[in-house]
Amino acid sequence: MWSGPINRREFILSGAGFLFQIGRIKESLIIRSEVPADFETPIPLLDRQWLTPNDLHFIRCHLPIPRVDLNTWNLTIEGEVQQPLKLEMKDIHGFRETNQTVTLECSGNGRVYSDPPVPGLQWEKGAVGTARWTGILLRDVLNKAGVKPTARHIIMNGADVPPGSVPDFVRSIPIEKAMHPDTILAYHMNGVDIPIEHGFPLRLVVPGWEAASSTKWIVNIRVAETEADGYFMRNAYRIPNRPVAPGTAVDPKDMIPYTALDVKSVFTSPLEDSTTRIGSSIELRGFAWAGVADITRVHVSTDFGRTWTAATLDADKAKYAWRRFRHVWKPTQPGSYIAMSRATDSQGRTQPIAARWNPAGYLYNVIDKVRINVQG
Ligand SMILES: Nc1nc2c(c(=O)[nH]1)N[C@H]1C(S)=C(S)[C@@H](COP(=O)(O)O)O[C@H]1N2
Ligand SMILES: [Mo]
Repeated sequence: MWSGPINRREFILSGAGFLFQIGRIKESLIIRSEVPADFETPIPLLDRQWLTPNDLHFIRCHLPIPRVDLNTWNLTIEGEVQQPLKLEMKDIHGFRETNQTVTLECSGNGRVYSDPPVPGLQWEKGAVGTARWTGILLRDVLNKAGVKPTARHIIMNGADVPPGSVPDFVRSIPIEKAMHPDTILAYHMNGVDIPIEHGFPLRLVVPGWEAASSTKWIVNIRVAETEADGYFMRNAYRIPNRPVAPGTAVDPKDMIPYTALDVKSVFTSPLEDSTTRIGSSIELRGFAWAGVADITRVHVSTDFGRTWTAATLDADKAKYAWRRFRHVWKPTQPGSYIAMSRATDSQGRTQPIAARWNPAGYLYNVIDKVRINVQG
Protein backbone atom coordinates (compact mmCIF):
# COMPACT_ATOMS: atom_id res chain seq x y z
CA MET A 1 0.00 0.00 0.00
CA TRP A 2 1.14 3.51 -0.72
CA SER A 3 1.59 5.76 2.29
CA GLY A 4 3.03 9.17 2.91
CA PRO A 5 2.71 12.34 0.88
CA ILE A 6 0.74 11.99 -2.31
CA ASN A 7 2.42 12.67 -5.61
CA ARG A 8 0.11 12.14 -8.54
CA ARG A 9 2.83 11.01 -10.88
CA GLU A 10 3.97 8.39 -8.40
CA PHE A 11 0.43 7.17 -8.11
CA ILE A 12 0.13 6.61 -11.83
CA LEU A 13 3.48 4.88 -11.98
CA SER A 14 2.79 2.64 -9.00
CA GLY A 15 -0.61 1.92 -10.49
CA ALA A 16 1.20 0.40 -13.42
CA GLY A 17 3.09 -1.80 -10.98
CA PHE A 18 6.48 -0.84 -12.42
CA LEU A 19 8.32 2.23 -13.62
CA PHE A 20 7.51 3.31 -17.11
CA GLN A 21 6.99 6.53 -18.96
CA ILE A 22 3.36 7.47 -18.95
CA GLY A 23 4.17 10.49 -21.06
CA ARG A 24 1.63 12.86 -19.58
CA ILE A 25 0.44 13.54 -16.09
CA LYS A 26 -3.23 13.67 -15.31
CA GLU A 27 -3.03 16.90 -13.33
CA SER A 28 -6.43 18.11 -14.35
CA LEU A 29 -8.57 15.02 -13.93
CA ILE A 30 -10.56 13.92 -10.89
CA ILE A 31 -9.18 10.74 -9.29
CA ARG A 32 -11.93 8.21 -8.65
CA SER A 33 -9.36 5.46 -8.01
CA GLU A 34 -5.56 5.54 -8.16
CA VAL A 35 -5.05 1.80 -8.66
CA PRO A 36 -6.44 0.79 -11.04
CA ALA A 37 -6.38 4.17 -12.80
CA ASP A 38 -9.86 5.69 -12.92
CA PHE A 39 -9.99 9.38 -13.75
CA GLU A 40 -12.94 11.62 -14.53
CA THR A 41 -12.94 14.75 -16.67
CA PRO A 42 -14.10 17.84 -14.78
CA ILE A 43 -17.07 19.43 -16.54
CA PRO A 44 -15.38 22.82 -17.20
CA LEU A 45 -12.69 20.99 -19.16
CA LEU A 46 -15.22 19.04 -21.23
CA ASP A 47 -16.86 22.37 -22.01
CA ARG A 48 -13.82 23.74 -23.82
CA GLN A 49 -14.10 21.80 -27.07
CA TRP A 50 -16.07 19.36 -29.19
CA LEU A 51 -13.27 16.77 -29.42
CA THR A 52 -11.84 15.89 -26.02
CA PRO A 53 -8.02 16.23 -26.00
CA ASN A 54 -6.26 12.98 -25.09
CA ASP A 55 -4.97 14.25 -21.75
CA LEU A 56 -8.47 15.33 -20.72
CA HIS A 57 -10.28 12.13 -21.78
CA PHE A 58 -11.63 10.10 -18.84
CA ILE A 59 -9.78 6.88 -18.02
CA ARG A 60 -11.41 3.66 -16.88
CA CYS A 61 -9.23 0.64 -16.05
CA HIS A 62 -10.35 -2.45 -14.18
CA LEU A 63 -6.79 -3.75 -13.89
CA PRO A 64 -3.32 -2.20 -13.72
CA ILE A 65 -2.13 -0.59 -16.96
CA PRO A 66 0.02 -3.20 -18.76
CA ARG A 67 3.59 -2.85 -19.92
CA VAL A 68 3.73 -2.91 -23.71
CA ASP A 69 6.81 -3.73 -25.78
CA LEU A 70 6.21 -3.13 -29.49
CA ASN A 71 9.08 -5.47 -30.40
CA THR A 72 7.25 -8.48 -29.04
CA TRP A 73 3.68 -7.20 -29.43
CA ASN A 74 1.21 -9.08 -31.57
CA LEU A 75 -2.51 -9.59 -32.01
CA THR A 76 -3.75 -13.16 -32.39
CA ILE A 77 -7.02 -14.13 -34.06
CA GLU A 78 -8.17 -17.68 -33.35
CA GLY A 79 -11.19 -19.89 -32.78
CA GLU A 80 -13.90 -20.33 -35.40
CA VAL A 81 -11.74 -19.15 -38.31
CA GLN A 82 -10.29 -20.85 -41.39
CA GLN A 83 -6.83 -19.42 -40.76
CA PRO A 84 -5.65 -18.26 -37.31
CA LEU A 85 -3.58 -15.06 -37.54
CA LYS A 86 -0.72 -13.56 -35.60
CA LEU A 87 -0.37 -9.91 -36.62
CA GLU A 88 2.49 -7.56 -35.83
CA MET A 89 2.08 -3.82 -35.99
CA LYS A 90 3.42 -3.68 -39.55
CA ASP A 91 0.71 -6.18 -40.56
CA ILE A 92 -1.92 -4.00 -38.89
CA HIS A 93 -0.71 -1.04 -40.96
CA GLY A 94 -1.05 -3.18 -44.08
CA PHE A 95 -4.84 -3.00 -43.86
CA ARG A 96 -6.88 -0.12 -45.24
CA GLU A 97 -6.93 2.84 -42.86
CA THR A 98 -10.16 4.34 -41.59
CA ASN A 99 -11.42 6.89 -39.04
CA GLN A 100 -14.30 7.13 -36.66
CA THR A 101 -15.17 9.99 -34.30
CA VAL A 102 -16.78 8.40 -31.28
CA THR A 103 -18.25 9.46 -27.97
CA LEU A 104 -17.15 6.85 -25.45
CA GLU A 105 -19.12 6.75 -22.23
CA CYS A 106 -18.57 4.45 -19.29
CA SER A 107 -21.91 2.90 -18.45
CA GLY A 108 -21.27 3.79 -14.79
CA ASN A 109 -21.24 7.50 -15.68
CA GLY A 110 -23.70 9.31 -13.39
CA ARG A 111 -23.80 6.42 -10.92
CA VAL A 112 -23.35 8.88 -8.03
CA TYR A 113 -26.91 10.12 -8.63
CA SER A 114 -28.41 6.69 -7.85
CA ASP A 115 -30.90 6.86 -4.98
CA PRO A 116 -30.38 4.86 -2.84
CA PRO A 117 -26.62 4.88 -3.55
CA VAL A 118 -25.03 1.89 -5.27
CA PRO A 119 -21.50 0.49 -4.98
CA GLY A 120 -18.89 1.17 -7.64
CA LEU A 121 -16.86 4.17 -8.75
CA GLN A 122 -18.90 7.25 -7.94
CA TRP A 123 -18.73 8.91 -11.35
CA GLU A 124 -20.51 12.24 -11.71
CA LYS A 125 -21.04 13.52 -15.26
CA GLY A 126 -17.53 13.31 -16.74
CA ALA A 127 -16.89 9.62 -17.53
CA VAL A 128 -17.53 10.52 -21.15
CA GLY A 129 -15.41 11.96 -23.95
CA THR A 130 -15.18 12.20 -27.72
CA ALA A 131 -12.10 11.41 -29.79
CA ARG A 132 -11.21 10.81 -33.42
CA TRP A 133 -9.95 7.25 -33.67
CA THR A 134 -7.83 6.07 -36.61
CA GLY A 135 -7.17 2.44 -37.37
CA ILE A 136 -8.42 -0.44 -39.46
CA LEU A 137 -11.73 -2.22 -39.84
CA LEU A 138 -12.08 -5.16 -37.50
CA ARG A 139 -14.01 -6.92 -40.23
CA ASP A 140 -11.08 -6.68 -42.65
CA VAL A 141 -8.99 -8.62 -40.13
CA LEU A 142 -11.78 -11.13 -39.50
CA ASN A 143 -12.28 -11.60 -43.23
CA LYS A 144 -8.59 -12.27 -43.66
CA ALA A 145 -8.83 -14.99 -41.01
CA GLY A 146 -12.00 -16.30 -42.64
CA VAL A 147 -14.85 -16.47 -40.16
CA LYS A 148 -16.61 -19.84 -40.12
CA PRO A 149 -20.43 -20.00 -40.34
CA THR A 150 -20.47 -21.22 -36.72
CA ALA A 151 -19.14 -17.84 -35.51
CA ARG A 152 -21.58 -15.94 -33.26
CA HIS A 153 -19.38 -13.77 -31.03
CA ILE A 154 -15.85 -12.45 -30.79
CA ILE A 155 -14.17 -12.65 -27.40
CA MET A 156 -11.62 -9.92 -26.75
CA ASN A 157 -8.73 -9.88 -24.29
CA GLY A 158 -6.28 -7.08 -23.56
CA ALA A 159 -2.70 -7.22 -22.33
CA ASP A 160 -3.79 -6.10 -18.87
CA VAL A 161 -3.63 -8.94 -16.35
CA PRO A 162 -5.46 -9.22 -13.05
CA PRO A 163 -3.55 -9.14 -9.80
CA GLY A 164 -4.36 -12.04 -7.44
CA SER A 165 -7.92 -13.29 -7.48
CA VAL A 166 -9.43 -10.40 -9.44
CA PRO A 167 -11.19 -11.73 -12.57
CA ASP A 168 -9.63 -10.93 -15.94
CA PHE A 169 -11.34 -8.26 -18.04
CA VAL A 170 -12.69 -10.34 -20.93
CA ARG A 171 -15.65 -9.16 -22.96
CA SER A 172 -17.36 -10.28 -26.15
CA ILE A 173 -19.52 -8.67 -28.82
CA PRO A 174 -21.84 -10.40 -31.29
CA ILE A 175 -20.35 -11.17 -34.70
CA GLU A 176 -22.76 -8.71 -36.39
CA LYS A 177 -21.30 -5.79 -34.45
CA ALA A 178 -17.76 -7.10 -34.99
CA MET A 179 -18.36 -7.23 -38.77
CA HIS A 180 -20.06 -3.83 -38.82
CA PRO A 181 -18.15 -1.44 -41.10
CA ASP A 182 -17.84 1.16 -38.30
CA THR A 183 -16.19 -1.10 -35.70
CA ILE A 184 -12.46 -0.48 -35.71
CA LEU A 185 -9.15 -1.53 -34.27
CA ALA A 186 -7.60 1.87 -33.54
CA TYR A 187 -3.95 2.86 -33.23
CA HIS A 188 -4.35 6.64 -33.21
CA MET A 189 -6.38 8.81 -30.88
CA ASN A 190 -6.87 12.36 -32.13
CA GLY A 191 -4.02 11.95 -34.59
CA VAL A 192 -1.32 10.55 -32.32
CA ASP A 193 -0.41 7.11 -30.97
CA ILE A 194 -3.01 6.08 -28.43
CA PRO A 195 -1.69 7.00 -24.97
CA ILE A 196 -0.86 3.92 -22.88
CA GLU A 197 -3.74 4.48 -20.46
CA HIS A 198 -6.20 4.53 -23.39
CA GLY A 199 -4.98 1.25 -24.88
CA PHE A 200 -1.64 1.63 -26.72
CA PRO A 201 -0.76 0.26 -29.20
CA LEU A 202 -4.17 -1.03 -30.37
CA ARG A 203 -7.69 -0.93 -29.00
CA LEU A 204 -11.11 -1.87 -30.15
CA VAL A 205 -13.57 0.98 -30.69
CA VAL A 206 -17.17 -0.24 -30.81
CA PRO A 207 -19.07 2.90 -31.80
CA GLY A 208 -22.30 3.73 -30.02
CA TRP A 209 -21.96 0.97 -27.45
CA GLU A 210 -21.13 1.50 -23.80
CA ALA A 211 -17.36 1.81 -23.58
CA ALA A 212 -16.70 -1.48 -21.76
CA SER A 213 -16.97 -3.22 -25.15
CA SER A 214 -14.04 -1.18 -26.49
CA THR A 215 -11.19 -3.40 -25.30
CA LYS A 216 -7.93 -1.53 -24.69
CA TRP A 217 -4.45 -3.06 -25.29
CA ILE A 218 -6.15 -5.73 -27.38
CA VAL A 219 -3.90 -8.78 -27.98
CA ASN A 220 -6.31 -11.64 -28.56
CA ILE A 221 -9.55 -12.13 -30.44
CA ARG A 222 -11.24 -15.50 -30.22
CA VAL A 223 -14.08 -16.10 -32.65
CA ALA A 224 -16.58 -18.27 -30.83
CA GLU A 225 -19.99 -19.87 -30.93
CA THR A 226 -20.91 -18.46 -27.53
CA GLU A 227 -20.31 -15.19 -25.73
CA ALA A 228 -17.46 -14.76 -23.24
CA ASP A 229 -17.73 -16.41 -19.87
CA GLY A 230 -16.58 -14.83 -16.67
CA TYR A 231 -17.44 -12.00 -14.33
CA PHE A 232 -17.39 -9.11 -16.84
CA MET A 233 -20.01 -10.75 -19.05
CA ARG A 234 -22.01 -12.94 -16.65
CA ASN A 235 -22.27 -10.53 -13.72
CA ALA A 236 -21.15 -7.00 -14.53
CA TYR A 237 -22.82 -4.77 -17.14
CA ARG A 238 -26.29 -6.11 -16.56
CA ILE A 239 -29.55 -4.42 -15.62
CA PRO A 240 -32.88 -5.82 -14.42
CA ASN A 241 -35.26 -7.02 -17.14
CA ARG A 242 -38.04 -4.87 -15.59
CA PRO A 243 -38.24 -1.75 -13.43
CA VAL A 244 -37.41 -2.69 -9.83
CA ALA A 245 -37.97 -1.02 -6.48
CA PRO A 246 -34.89 1.09 -5.64
CA GLY A 247 -32.56 -0.68 -3.24
CA THR A 248 -33.85 -4.18 -3.84
CA ALA A 249 -31.68 -7.15 -4.69
CA VAL A 250 -32.40 -8.62 -8.11
CA ASP A 251 -32.15 -12.31 -8.94
CA PRO A 252 -29.18 -12.82 -11.32
CA LYS A 253 -31.46 -14.72 -13.73
CA ASP A 254 -33.48 -11.50 -14.14
CA MET A 255 -30.40 -9.45 -15.07
CA ILE A 256 -29.88 -8.80 -18.78
CA PRO A 257 -26.95 -7.31 -20.70
CA TYR A 258 -27.15 -3.99 -22.52
CA THR A 259 -25.11 -2.81 -25.47
CA ALA A 260 -25.86 0.56 -27.10
CA LEU A 261 -25.95 3.76 -25.09
CA ASP A 262 -29.25 5.49 -24.35
CA VAL A 263 -30.11 9.12 -25.19
CA LYS A 264 -28.52 11.61 -22.78
CA SER A 265 -27.47 15.21 -22.33
CA VAL A 266 -25.42 17.07 -19.75
CA PHE A 267 -24.82 20.76 -19.18
CA THR A 268 -21.19 21.78 -19.32
CA SER A 269 -21.91 25.45 -18.57
CA PRO A 270 -22.91 27.05 -16.31
CA LEU A 271 -21.80 24.89 -13.41
CA GLU A 272 -24.06 23.76 -10.56
CA ASP A 273 -24.97 26.60 -8.18
CA SER A 274 -23.65 29.38 -10.37
CA THR A 275 -24.72 32.99 -10.07
CA THR A 276 -25.86 35.56 -12.63
CA ARG A 277 -27.74 38.88 -12.64
CA ILE A 278 -31.12 39.84 -14.00
CA GLY A 279 -30.91 41.47 -17.39
CA SER A 280 -27.65 39.80 -18.38
CA SER A 281 -27.63 36.96 -20.88
CA ILE A 282 -26.21 33.61 -19.91
CA GLU A 283 -25.46 30.80 -22.36
CA LEU A 284 -26.61 27.39 -21.19
CA ARG A 285 -24.69 24.73 -23.10
CA GLY A 286 -23.64 21.14 -23.01
CA PHE A 287 -23.46 17.92 -24.98
CA ALA A 288 -26.06 15.39 -26.07
CA TRP A 289 -25.44 11.89 -27.42
CA ALA A 290 -27.46 8.78 -28.19
CA GLY A 291 -25.13 5.86 -28.93
CA VAL A 292 -25.91 4.47 -32.38
CA ALA A 293 -28.82 6.92 -32.85
CA ASP A 294 -28.66 10.60 -33.80
CA ILE A 295 -29.59 13.51 -31.58
CA THR A 296 -32.57 15.22 -33.18
CA ARG A 297 -33.44 17.85 -30.56
CA VAL A 298 -32.36 19.14 -27.20
CA HIS A 299 -34.91 21.08 -25.19
CA VAL A 300 -34.03 23.36 -22.32
CA SER A 301 -36.26 24.60 -19.50
CA THR A 302 -35.51 27.43 -17.10
CA ASP A 303 -38.86 27.38 -15.30
CA PHE A 304 -38.75 24.04 -13.49
CA GLY A 305 -39.97 22.13 -16.50
CA ARG A 306 -43.18 24.12 -17.18
CA THR A 307 -42.02 25.20 -20.62
CA TRP A 308 -39.30 23.88 -22.90
CA THR A 309 -37.43 25.62 -25.69
CA ALA A 310 -35.43 23.97 -28.47
CA ALA A 311 -31.72 24.64 -28.02
CA THR A 312 -29.43 25.33 -30.99
CA LEU A 313 -27.23 22.42 -32.09
CA ASP A 314 -23.69 23.25 -33.24
CA ALA A 315 -22.67 22.21 -36.75
CA ASP A 316 -19.97 19.80 -35.52
CA LYS A 317 -21.23 16.28 -35.90
CA ALA A 318 -20.24 12.70 -36.64
CA LYS A 319 -22.30 9.54 -36.77
CA TYR A 320 -21.32 8.38 -33.26
CA ALA A 321 -20.32 11.66 -31.66
CA TRP A 322 -22.07 13.99 -29.28
CA ARG A 323 -23.70 17.24 -30.40
CA ARG A 324 -23.13 20.48 -28.59
CA PHE A 325 -26.30 22.38 -27.66
CA ARG A 326 -26.67 26.01 -26.66
CA HIS A 327 -29.46 28.17 -25.35
CA VAL A 328 -29.20 31.82 -24.34
CA TRP A 329 -31.23 32.74 -21.28
CA LYS A 330 -31.89 36.25 -20.02
CA PRO A 331 -33.52 36.00 -16.59
CA THR A 332 -35.89 38.83 -15.73
CA GLN A 333 -36.69 37.98 -12.11
CA PRO A 334 -34.26 37.39 -9.25
CA GLY A 335 -34.39 34.02 -7.59
CA SER A 336 -32.91 30.56 -7.58
CA TYR A 337 -33.70 28.55 -10.71
CA ILE A 338 -33.06 25.11 -12.11
CA ALA A 339 -32.12 24.80 -15.76
CA MET A 340 -32.91 21.44 -17.32
CA SER A 341 -31.85 19.76 -20.56
CA ARG A 342 -33.71 16.96 -22.30
CA ALA A 343 -32.40 15.31 -25.47
CA THR A 344 -34.45 13.36 -28.02
CA ASP A 345 -32.99 11.02 -30.62
CA SER A 346 -33.73 9.58 -34.05
CA GLN A 347 -35.22 6.46 -32.47
CA GLY A 348 -37.81 8.66 -30.77
CA ARG A 349 -36.27 8.12 -27.35
CA THR A 350 -36.14 10.98 -24.89
CA GLN A 351 -34.53 11.40 -21.49
CA PRO A 352 -36.67 10.35 -18.53
CA ILE A 353 -37.60 12.70 -15.70
CA ALA A 354 -36.92 10.04 -13.08
CA ALA A 355 -34.29 7.32 -12.81
CA ARG A 356 -35.10 3.71 -13.42
CA TRP A 357 -32.90 2.51 -10.55
CA ASN A 358 -30.68 -0.53 -11.06
CA PRO A 359 -28.31 -2.27 -8.62
CA ALA A 360 -25.09 -1.02 -10.24
CA GLY A 361 -26.30 2.39 -11.40
CA TYR A 362 -25.65 1.75 -15.09
CA LEU A 363 -26.77 3.97 -17.96
CA TYR A 364 -28.01 6.88 -15.82
CA ASN A 365 -29.61 9.33 -18.24
CA VAL A 366 -32.16 11.39 -16.35
CA ILE A 367 -32.81 14.95 -17.62
CA ASP A 368 -29.83 17.04 -16.48
CA LYS A 369 -30.27 19.88 -14.01
CA VAL A 370 -28.13 22.79 -12.83
CA ARG A 371 -29.07 25.37 -10.24
CA ILE A 372 -28.62 28.99 -11.29
CA ASN A 373 -28.99 31.82 -8.79
CA VAL A 374 -30.18 35.10 -10.28
CA GLN A 375 -29.38 38.25 -8.34
CA GLY A 376 -31.36 41.48 -8.61
N1 LIG B 1 -8.35 -4.25 -21.63
C1 LIG B 1 -9.23 -3.42 -21.06
N2 LIG B 1 -10.07 -2.73 -21.86
C2 LIG B 1 -10.96 -1.87 -21.32
C3 LIG B 1 -11.07 -1.71 -19.91
C4 LIG B 1 -10.18 -2.45 -19.10
O1 LIG B 1 -10.19 -2.37 -17.88
N3 LIG B 1 -9.27 -3.30 -19.71
N4 LIG B 1 -12.03 -0.87 -19.41
C5 LIG B 1 -13.21 -0.68 -20.25
C6 LIG B 1 -14.13 0.31 -19.73
S1 LIG B 1 -15.14 -0.19 -18.48
C7 LIG B 1 -14.25 1.57 -20.29
S2 LIG B 1 -15.43 2.65 -19.75
C8 LIG B 1 -13.35 2.01 -21.38
C9 LIG B 1 -12.67 3.30 -21.02
O2 LIG B 1 -11.81 3.73 -22.03
P1 LIG B 1 -10.80 4.92 -21.76
O3 LIG B 1 -10.02 4.61 -20.51
O4 LIG B 1 -9.94 5.06 -22.96
O5 LIG B 1 -11.66 6.16 -21.54
O6 LIG B 1 -12.36 1.03 -21.67
C10 LIG B 1 -12.82 -0.30 -21.67
N5 LIG B 1 -11.78 -1.18 -22.16
MO1 LIG C 1 -16.83 1.46 -18.23
